[in-house]
Amino acid sequence: MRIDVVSIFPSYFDGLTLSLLGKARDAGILDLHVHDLREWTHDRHRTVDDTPYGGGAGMVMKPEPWGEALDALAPAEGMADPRPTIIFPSPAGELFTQRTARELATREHLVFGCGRYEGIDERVFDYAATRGEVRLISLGDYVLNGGEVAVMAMIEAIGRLIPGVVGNPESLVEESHEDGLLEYPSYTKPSVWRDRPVPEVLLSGNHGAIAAWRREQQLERTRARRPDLLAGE
Ligand code: 6GU
Repeated sequence: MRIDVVSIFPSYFDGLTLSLLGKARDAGILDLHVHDLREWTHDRHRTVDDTPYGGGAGMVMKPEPWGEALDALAPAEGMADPRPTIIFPSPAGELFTQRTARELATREHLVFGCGRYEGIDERVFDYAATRGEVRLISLGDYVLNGGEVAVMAMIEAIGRLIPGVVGNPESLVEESHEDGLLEYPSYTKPSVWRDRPVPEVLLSGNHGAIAAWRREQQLERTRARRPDLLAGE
């Protein structure tokens, strides 16, 4: 998979060289490129923002640098195959879930455009739609200062689902959200720690009883912490 990220703070993404995703890059499974939006400015101050038409607080990202970035990274039809999926992180977008991560992990080329300030000139989204499938995606119902941290989270969630990135694919199956429930609790040695014993069933060697207990724990936790998941929302 190829991933291009456009940001005015490219160094945010230095962290993606670490750990699993860094190894995936080194192994050639993940071809990740981070670009400074200011590469596509031409004035002395490398300006990326301007005041909003119609007035209001804050600044808006100018369309021209974004247009050039899209021309470079998502060329017009016939010039590049396949068409990329172009993702703009936005608190006004659709919710990012494990389902979204699974879907995006099947794509060959993702382009992430990180906005700052009050947002990007709306015409950029319309133009981007001529170059690929555009998705506005939110991490949740709270506001971050810019899309960078959200995109880091998305790339980590997507990247670990690409075959070969996580060494043991079985570890992907028994996780929170993979089956619509929260994960069951885990324990390791010692069997008693600071007066706290490990639940007896886990020491029983009875695999059927262990599986049943874990399922019950999943349901109980999901009921307590995330009843919305059980309501099928
Ligand atoms: Cl994707 N961007 C920003 N700026 N804030 C957010 C978000 C994204 N998701 C939740 N809050």
